[in-house]
Amino acid sequence: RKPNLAVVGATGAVGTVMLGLLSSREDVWGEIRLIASPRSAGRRLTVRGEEVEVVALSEEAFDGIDVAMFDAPDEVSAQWAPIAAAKGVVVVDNSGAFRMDPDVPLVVPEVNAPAARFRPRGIIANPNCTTLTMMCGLAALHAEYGLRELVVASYQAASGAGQSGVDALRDQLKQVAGTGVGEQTCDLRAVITDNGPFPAPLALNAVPWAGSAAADGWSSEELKVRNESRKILGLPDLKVSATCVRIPVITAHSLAVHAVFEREVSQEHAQDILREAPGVVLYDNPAAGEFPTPNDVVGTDPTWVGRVRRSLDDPNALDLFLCGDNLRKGAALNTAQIAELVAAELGG
Ligand code: 2RA
Repeated sequence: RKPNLAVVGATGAVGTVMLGLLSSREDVWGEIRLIASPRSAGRRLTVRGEEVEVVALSEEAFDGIDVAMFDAPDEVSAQWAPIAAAKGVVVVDNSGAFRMDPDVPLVVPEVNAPAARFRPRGIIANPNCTTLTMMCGLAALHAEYGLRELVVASYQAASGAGQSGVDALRDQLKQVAGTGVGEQTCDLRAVITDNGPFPAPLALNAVPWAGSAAADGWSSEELKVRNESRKILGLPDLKVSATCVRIPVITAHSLAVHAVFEREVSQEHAQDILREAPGVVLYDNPAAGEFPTPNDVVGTDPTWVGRVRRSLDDPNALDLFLCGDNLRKGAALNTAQIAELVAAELGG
């Protein structure tokens, strides 16, 4: 029989994209059960062309389920993923609750699919969307050149902060439209009274902060980029410095990456590697105006790479720009791909 799937957090920003993916990808699932907070229970959502009633999160909600995807806040996953796993459900979790647990694999199917089979806790973690946006491209380059160091600047979309981030940015854009604010004066803070989940106005701005405060001035998002890249690539000593910045884009994260390798690189060979890399599209002809922008890649599955250059000062280093839909490959799609690996393993 085909395995039964539960989607926990079905009504959120990622959950909504997930239902679209489940309706368009090859259907490997028996029942698809939609689970959300008691507040959303009773809503009817469409998946695979059928209306399904959302049920409230409870232990019984996992009865008969084989695989559960969690798109829920960290504390919800931390509490409920082990409860589901104790019932024999394989959990694919998209929160930050388990990513660095040594007994929980952190999986990008194009990069480390076999890791998904070692899951002593019955939980597989999905990486953070910022890390995910660069993993397929960098893993392919690492396989050829041996990665030594990453210096990363992110340009993150509002939807990375969930629906409240999208709503806040849309409201702010309405508030500043046609006001002339930002042209000669820096009075955004006077016009925008509600920053939403961001620490400063996002419309017409760039905010060098994502996540919560960690030690020594780093943000949690910057540490995720470092720690998760190390774990996924199996490089515990990889040097990683990240600066995470939120920009007024609704969906699709971008990263400017300076990558230093063990061996000498060439621009053309690196482009060939990226052209062939699974999950990657090379779009790199600046003379013709061809490079990825967030707007170009929204709604697409791969991560897009352009602006590939060999460093002028280091023959072992590349500079490149990557863009990916943070709600698809950055979240729902990668989660769905992991769940499909499990479904195949279970014989679905
Ligand atoms: C963000 N990476 O963009 C986070 C979401 N998981 O805020």
